[in-house]
Amino acid sequence: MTDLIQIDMADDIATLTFNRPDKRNAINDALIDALDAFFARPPDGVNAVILCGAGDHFCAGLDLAEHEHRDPIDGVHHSRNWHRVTELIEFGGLPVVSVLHGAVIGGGLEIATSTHVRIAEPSVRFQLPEGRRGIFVGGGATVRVGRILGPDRMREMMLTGRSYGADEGLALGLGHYSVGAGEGLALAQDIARKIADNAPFSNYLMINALPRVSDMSRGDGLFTESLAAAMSQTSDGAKEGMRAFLEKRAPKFR
Ligand code: 1HE
Repeated sequence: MTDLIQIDMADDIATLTFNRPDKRNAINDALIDALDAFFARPPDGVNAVILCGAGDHFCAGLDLAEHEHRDPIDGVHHSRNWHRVTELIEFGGLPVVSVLHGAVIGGGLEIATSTHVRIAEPSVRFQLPEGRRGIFVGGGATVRVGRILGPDRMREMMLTGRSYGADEGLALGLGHYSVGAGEGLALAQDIARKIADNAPFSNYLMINALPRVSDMSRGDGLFTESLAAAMSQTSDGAKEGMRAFLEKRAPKFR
């Protein structure tokens, strides 16, 4: 699609690799556009996505060279565009597994936390250095990282500019798996395969309903859960899932 993101298809799994290693995969406007283009209209037949970075880093965040000067209103539009694209990654309907190594910094952490399964290698460095650059997060971290860490711990992380490694990230929820060096992609392929083999409607509900329910009141959340349960239980996926269980075989949803 563009040389800033390399796209490799293997069956129904697309692997997207940030391909700007000389700039530590810093995200310029062209790269955010390339993410937008993929997630707005994924190629037909894609059932899961793996996101990773070429070279020694996942992503060093916003391309600071592109943003030396910006009017306030341009800053709002820029941030809102990141929100639109990260919402597409999180809620577009495709499960996304990220392989994290080296810098997962600033906007890199904002993109990582829009993905659904995060695998961290030992070189990983989760950091929000915006305070050191005289700016604030703008790609969704207040909401996504704030909900994972809680605002208190996120504030301390930003004020001090500290970084967390893979095991600390695992304990805090920034990552879901901590693996050995170079082992992330193989695990991501395994996990993406498993998720792609789930019933599509179940995947859609897990990706979309769970975070929305946590934004609701208790009563609204329980009511929404009942609707989602009823819709999933009457879907073709449920018929196949239950039949397969009773026939003692693996379900085939697609
Ligand atoms: C960059 C960027 C970048 C590297 N924008 N050009 N993000 C940051 O504050 C992180 C800034 N980057 C770093 O701290 C370091 O580069 C790393 C720790 C990631 C890697 O260090 P290192 O020694 O391997 O590489 P380097 O020598 O620092 O960088 C290599 C090149 O990449 C160099 O360019 P060159 O032309 O001199 O070779 C760097 O300028 C370039 N580079 N990172 C632009 N981020 C939606 S709002 C989000 C707000 C944020 O993301 S703020 C956090 C920004």
